[in-house]
Amino acid sequence: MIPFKTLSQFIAEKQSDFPYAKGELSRLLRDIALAGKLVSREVNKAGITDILGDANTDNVQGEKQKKLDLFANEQFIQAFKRGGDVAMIVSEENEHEIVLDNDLAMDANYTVAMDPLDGSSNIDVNAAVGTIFSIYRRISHINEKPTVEDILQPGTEQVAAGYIIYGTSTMLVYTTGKGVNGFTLDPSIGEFCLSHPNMSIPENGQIYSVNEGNYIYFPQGVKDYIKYCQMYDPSTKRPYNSRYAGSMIADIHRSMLKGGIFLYPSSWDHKEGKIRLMYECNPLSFIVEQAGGKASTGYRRVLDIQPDKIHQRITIIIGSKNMVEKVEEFMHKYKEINL
Ligand code: P6P
Repeated sequence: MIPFKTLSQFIAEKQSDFPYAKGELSRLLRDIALAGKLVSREVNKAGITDILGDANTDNVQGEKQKKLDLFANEQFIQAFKRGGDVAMIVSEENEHEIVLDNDLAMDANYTVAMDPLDGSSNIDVNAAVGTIFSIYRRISHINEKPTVEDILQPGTEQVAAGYIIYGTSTMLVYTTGKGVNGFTLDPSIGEFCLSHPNMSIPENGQIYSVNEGNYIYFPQGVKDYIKYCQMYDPSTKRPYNSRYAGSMIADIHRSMLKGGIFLYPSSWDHKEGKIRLMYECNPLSFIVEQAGGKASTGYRRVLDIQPDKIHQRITIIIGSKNMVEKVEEFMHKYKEINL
């Protein structure tokens, strides 16, 4: 029986895990949760209000922005501005880093990288979308103007990371480096309640997630792995099932609960990979590793990568430990393609 506990109560209890903590990170997590509730409310009524569909603008990635993308982006930016604990934001929706230089942020110690609404192409078809966030302590001193170096840190430097999945229910899953816990939003009381304590990803799984439309462009090692998944072998419960949601959070959340693997290798239109390092790969890799899983490019641990630009893309293989290691085994038969 899981004890009834709200996210706020849980955060307060766990604050003692960080003796140096003065409550700033706790406050920041609460700010994220509040913005998540506001986004959840809009996502859940998108079909009714005029917030569905395209905003007729493109983001820095050249991707068509949805109205909900922009709404979500604004909700999180405003939450960070009001909270006063964030000095700089990197968002998928903004070409440049956002420096928060209002009075409240003068002694802010944290920087945040976020994808305010990942998988937003799913919005119009009522499929799961999500928010992904990654939190770092700034490197510069609080009386200095923050620079991009405050956020271009390897994933190993994250102090917290999480995602909010807006699916059949809204869940917030996060880690501060001491395990992973999941909270489900109870709309009747407007609280995220502890529903998945100490999440642990199964070492094995029978589901693989990859866009097989790109199959002929995949590196040979990935092609070999996909054929391995499809081969009959009852001793390893193969053939596996293929599931691909078009929303990375949905595929990874399923892997967290049931075991499985998500792959986004290099493909014809993304030679270096499509998924962004700072606000998709790093936070999700931190969470998956904290739950006992693995995340790599096929050759390197994601969290060890030193970012060199805020919208950098990489190839990623993430999920159940033994499944990721099997892909690496296939890929290591071929030398790494230096893009
Ligand atoms: P494709 C959504 O835009 C996203 O970043 C991930 O959430 C998702 O898994 C992937 O891109 C889908 O990309 O090229 O398969 O449509």
